[in-house]
Amino acid sequence: MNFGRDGYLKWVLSFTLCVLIIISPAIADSPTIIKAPTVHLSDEKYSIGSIYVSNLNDVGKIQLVLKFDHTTAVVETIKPNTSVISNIELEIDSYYYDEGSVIYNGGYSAGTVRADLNFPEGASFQNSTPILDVVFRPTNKTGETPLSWEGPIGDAYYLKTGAMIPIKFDYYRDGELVSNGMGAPFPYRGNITAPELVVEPGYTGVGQIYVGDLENISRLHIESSYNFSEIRPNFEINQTFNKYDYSTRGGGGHTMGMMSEDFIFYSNEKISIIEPQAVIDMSMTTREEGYWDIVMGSGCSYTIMNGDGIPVQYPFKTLNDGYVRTIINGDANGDGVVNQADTLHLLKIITGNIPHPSDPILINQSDVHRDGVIDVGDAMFIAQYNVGLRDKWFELITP
Ligand SMILES: [Ca+2]
Ligand SMILES: [Ca+2]
Repeated sequence: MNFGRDGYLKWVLSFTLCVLIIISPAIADSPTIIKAPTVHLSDEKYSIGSIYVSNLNDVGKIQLVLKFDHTTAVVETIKPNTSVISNIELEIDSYYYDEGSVIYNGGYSAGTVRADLNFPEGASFQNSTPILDVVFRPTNKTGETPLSWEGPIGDAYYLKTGAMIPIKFDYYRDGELVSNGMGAPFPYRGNITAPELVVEPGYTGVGQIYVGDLENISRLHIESSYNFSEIRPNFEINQTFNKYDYSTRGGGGHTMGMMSEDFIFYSNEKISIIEPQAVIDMSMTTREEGYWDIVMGSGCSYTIMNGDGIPVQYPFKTLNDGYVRTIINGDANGDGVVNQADTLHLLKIITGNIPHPSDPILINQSDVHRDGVIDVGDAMFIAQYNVGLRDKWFELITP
């Protein structure tokens, strides 16, 4: 090649400029990194996975949410790692800890560790500094599952000393949970049961939500959903709970869609409810005929404070949904509709071909002319209803 002197200098200058432009951000500021650990769970004992940060200067607070498969390993506790930075405080607010440090082994935010770390004197972290130790214990499930940052772009922030605005990390590195499945099964327990209410249209039914098989809990979250607004829940708070929060979501107005009610009970003392006990009274009045599920949602959970004073949340083992339904006048066979099959069903009962019902709901639904017994008059009323001579209250329709 044959550059002239000027051409050569121009080439060197432009090359140098290009290199400087490309690398200058790296020189000015190395990328901030938060890194999840790779944890090998090879026996029934606990294993510690440390979370590392790099290239973080003048930090006052780090908030992080680590996500894991809670059926592969449960997290027992979290501890600040003070091997490099001595002044780290784990922020726990046991009363309103949804904003602070909490471990979700299942439950509403299943398989997450939330930690708020404060650095009262400020801190700077260079290459891979451990800040938090997460103590895992294996379950009996074998597998390799990711240890990741919650959310599509990672859920961890830091605040500069004295600052109020959180800043995202430049990079979020995932880790891994590798387990031989040598531990105990996931500790499922707890049951919750919604009421099954049968009422006449226009009348009020009452029932209770029960919980049981719970030991040493400090918090109880009951999430109940239903598809109609006429369920008006009332509370009967157990005396041993100190406080409750209540919120409602969804609906789209009071006439359509699913509504969710969240009841959260807190206690300063450990509470055990082994035998089923009513924790919420429900009552509802219907204006029309219908059937409405009362669904116990995945938000139903209970919380146990671990030895380090950190709340650990678990899901209920058993969720029993309930319902509210009205008596369907004329539905003698109980299949949810009134038609000629009900007339035949009643005639078979009256002639002794099938047994008299013992279910009070079926008796009530069959006795449409309300004389207290199942008789041929009821079969006739239903037959007349089926051909449009009577309305749904079994009154004669006058033309
Ligand atoms: Ca029927
Ligand atoms: Ca009758």
